[in-house]
Amino acid sequence: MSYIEEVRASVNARDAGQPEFLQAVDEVLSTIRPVVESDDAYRRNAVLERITEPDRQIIFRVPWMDDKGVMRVNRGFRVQFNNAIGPYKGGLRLHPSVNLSIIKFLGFEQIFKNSLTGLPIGGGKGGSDFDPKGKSDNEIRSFCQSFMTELARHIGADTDVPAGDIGVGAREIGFMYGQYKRLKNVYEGVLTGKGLTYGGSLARTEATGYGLVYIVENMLEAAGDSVNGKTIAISGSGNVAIYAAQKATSLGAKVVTMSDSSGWIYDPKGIDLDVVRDIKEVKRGRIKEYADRVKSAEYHVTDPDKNTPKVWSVKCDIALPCATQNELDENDAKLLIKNKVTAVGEGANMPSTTAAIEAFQKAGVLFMPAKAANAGGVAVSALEMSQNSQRLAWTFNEVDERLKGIMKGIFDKTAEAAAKYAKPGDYVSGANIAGFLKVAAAMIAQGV
Ligand code: NDP
Ligand code: 2IT
Repeated sequence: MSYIEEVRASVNARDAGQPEFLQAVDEVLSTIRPVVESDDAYRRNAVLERITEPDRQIIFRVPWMDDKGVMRVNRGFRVQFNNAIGPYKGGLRLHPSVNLSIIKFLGFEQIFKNSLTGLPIGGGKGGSDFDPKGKSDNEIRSFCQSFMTELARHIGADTDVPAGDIGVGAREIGFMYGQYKRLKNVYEGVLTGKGLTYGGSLARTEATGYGLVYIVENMLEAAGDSVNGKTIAISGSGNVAIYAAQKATSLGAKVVTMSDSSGWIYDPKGIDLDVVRDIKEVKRGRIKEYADRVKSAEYHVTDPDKNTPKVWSVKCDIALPCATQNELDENDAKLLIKNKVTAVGEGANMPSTTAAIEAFQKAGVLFMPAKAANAGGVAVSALEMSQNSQRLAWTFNEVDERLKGIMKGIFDKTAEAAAKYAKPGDYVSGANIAGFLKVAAAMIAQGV
């Protein structure tokens, strides 16, 4: 059995019951083969056994009190996966579906994504099965303070620096930062995505969505094309989706769909983002309200049990999945291909199933995987850490220009690794290989 097959079998046996984690590991192991098999040092240094096993996994009880005075209990997680190239870095997700498999897949992908940025950040992820939907500000604060009461002992500006992800934005980061400061009595950049009045970076809010569109533009440019004039289908209507839509629109594209877990909107005239931002960022409402307010739009309910059509059934040139893992399956990919999609960029983490990616690649669709495509968010988080260490704040333009440069750097590294080790345009292999090479070299240099 080859080294890769041995490690794959052992992870599959040990972590059976963690399907998302195994899916993420399988994808990386199957694409880094040309590198791993070219040098026995990887086996001698047990690089694959070590990179698939987190440094530590912290699971804790989060008790909090709701508005009726009832004590509630959730489960909290922080997986510190790999710190070979920098402090653990990665977001916190608050969603009822959160479990160890999901946090481990996200933490594992974060290792390679963070490496691709070229910045000194290791991989980690955390969160809780707490459901923020329908909770009052008071309940959110109560939960966040309790969550941080335990998390604080495990993190620090040079140890592990969490940030936002699904269900965690500026409000939650603010409550958590306040609690960390009370517990530790230090004012340090221990979280990113902070508010602008207390150490946050300009352009962090926009960074993931903007970065996604920048790298899709790089990918189209390399194929002699551009975003300008294209029709785009986007899923999700959260942080990543909104700012991807904003940047794509400013570059001359027309975004015609957005969604949430209840349903999706189709606006053939192009989505009015002021309306979406008012619904989502101000009122914390549902995307359905868009169709109540904008006459040109249709609303379609999503029924997960009935396999109802998704945003991917709409004719588009570019698809940007920006909601959650495995939201775009093989049937969706086939529908997009039938409708002549030319490019896909993954704003969410692991949004396309393995079969969907295979279908896109077989059909010659340009495909930029999440580890490269959504790295702009964590990259600007690392710039926020730099500004905090310097005790300085850069302008929006300065951060945005650096973000553009970082995304171009990621595109170039990904394209070069694809051409050298796999085949030109295979950005899935390219991103995994380029991310892996740096982390593996650092692990070997530092010894077991
Ligand atoms: P938000 O919480 O701001 O928005 C999430 C969006 O996705 C909402 O519209 C939400 O709908 C929808 N969604 C979430 N879960 C599901 C689900 N199970 N089924 C259908 N729709 C769902 O999160 P972000 O925009 O920050 O994150 C979106 C994706 O991007 C995630 O995969 C995240 O890991 C990834 N990402 C985020 C980064 C960041 O900087 N924020 C950086 C890199 C990647 P609803 O409100 O109904 O739940
Ligand atoms: O998936 C991701 O890269 C994020 N949620 C952002 C992590 C970060 O530390 O900014």
